[in-house]
Amino acid sequence: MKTLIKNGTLITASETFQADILIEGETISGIGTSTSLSAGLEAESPPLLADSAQVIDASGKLVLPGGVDPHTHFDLPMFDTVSSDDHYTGHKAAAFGGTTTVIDFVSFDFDTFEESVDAWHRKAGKAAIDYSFHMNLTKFNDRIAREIPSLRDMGITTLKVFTAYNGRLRLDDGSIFKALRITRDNGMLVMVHCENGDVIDTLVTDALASGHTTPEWHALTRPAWGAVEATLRMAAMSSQADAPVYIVHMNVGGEVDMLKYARERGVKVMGETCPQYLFFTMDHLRRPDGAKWICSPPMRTEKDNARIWEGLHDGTLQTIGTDHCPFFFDGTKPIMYEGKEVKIPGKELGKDDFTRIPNGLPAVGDRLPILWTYGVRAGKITANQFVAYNSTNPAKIFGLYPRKGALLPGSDADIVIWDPEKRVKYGTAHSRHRTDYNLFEGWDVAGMPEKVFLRGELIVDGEKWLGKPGEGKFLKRSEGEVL
Ligand code: DUC
Ligand code: ZN
Ligand code: ZN
Repeated sequence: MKTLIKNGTLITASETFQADILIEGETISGIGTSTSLSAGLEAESPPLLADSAQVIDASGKLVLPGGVDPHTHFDLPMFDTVSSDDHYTGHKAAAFGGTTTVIDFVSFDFDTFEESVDAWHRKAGKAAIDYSFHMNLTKFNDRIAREIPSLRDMGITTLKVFTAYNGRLRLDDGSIFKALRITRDNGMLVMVHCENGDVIDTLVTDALASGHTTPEWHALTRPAWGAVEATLRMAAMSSQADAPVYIVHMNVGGEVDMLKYARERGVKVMGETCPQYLFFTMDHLRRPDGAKWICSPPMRTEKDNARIWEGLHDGTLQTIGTDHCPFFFDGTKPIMYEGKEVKIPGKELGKDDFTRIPNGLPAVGDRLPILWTYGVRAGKITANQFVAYNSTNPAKIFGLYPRKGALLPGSDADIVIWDPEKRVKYGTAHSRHRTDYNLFEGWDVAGMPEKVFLRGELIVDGEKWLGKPGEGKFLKRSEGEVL
């Protein structure tokens, strides 16, 4: 099966140019450049030979590599519930938003990595887009240390550690340092959740003892300085172990300052932010429906939003993930999903105690439409940066490039035909997350995916869903790049 996408404007992480793309089977077989719209591409290439191909006219449209979301939590048990998108519904929402690859975090629930990873494979059997896994390293001893390299055989080259969640997920600094030396020697990468677990626990105990139960206390007990200090500490650790580190969900302006400081000194530290840290502040937690915005780390201030945008604009940060981990706002009321009623306990679990509110937000489908409108169209990042942060850089850092994140001959034909002029009042109807709210409800969006291909297969055609559970492939990853 051949498909020729004609007359579109291709946007990659570094270039913008007019070209035709030929898809044969699951991969891109040729790019026929007609007019260079940016520096770097010179000669016109010969027209693509595409007899018997179905032809799609992309005149006036943009053609992008499918989004790669390096940070999702599907079907994640939390408190007395579970994140409400599973590895099918979340993938479908991702695809409608132009994302064709996701990397989810495996909980270290069993004694061995193998059993924990197997459990995640069983959950993800219904995948509708391509996916891979990171491993949460939430316990550590000599046996676990010895087993870390075995993760590479499972196609997992990344480990997430936490400097918070004492007694549950946190590793002490000594264990993180040891893990870093092992990952360094094995071509792997440590990702870090940066907050100060000791300070958080003390503040939470005090807040509850003083009778503070409302959502804003979630942010008040997780201070920004804890994230800043932990980011610098982990950058220092990266330098001392001579191992790369990737800081997830950067949310404070000061963290970006620390990242810049370390990178300017040659430290191999990279940073990810998420849409929620660009658009919202802790004031949102003070609204009557404030629980909708509860996630960890929390949202901060407008100054922080602005500093993170600046870090994207000047290239201090490397990626934008979502940390997608949705819950219902009111899990006592069902919603309709694919013709069936679905009801999953959600944020109401914490109505009398902010520590019982499940942490996390819906975002996987929102990332590209929202960042196109409020990032690219607003002049905060370029279209090429948009592709770099949302697709190419995550693919490079996480060992998927150039199979993913690229419009190159030989790459998987994960392609988004993007209508830059499609205007919608955005919300749950567009995002398709399996939950009862969207943080961007009512926002004016200009620019949406029109068609989405996964390995050459059309899975989203306008409003139509053509994907199927089980069609997503697990991606075994190799060593990534340090950007
Ligand atoms: N943060 C959240 O808010 N939810 C899931 C995991 C995480 O790191
Ligand atoms: Zn985290
Ligand atoms: Zn997360």
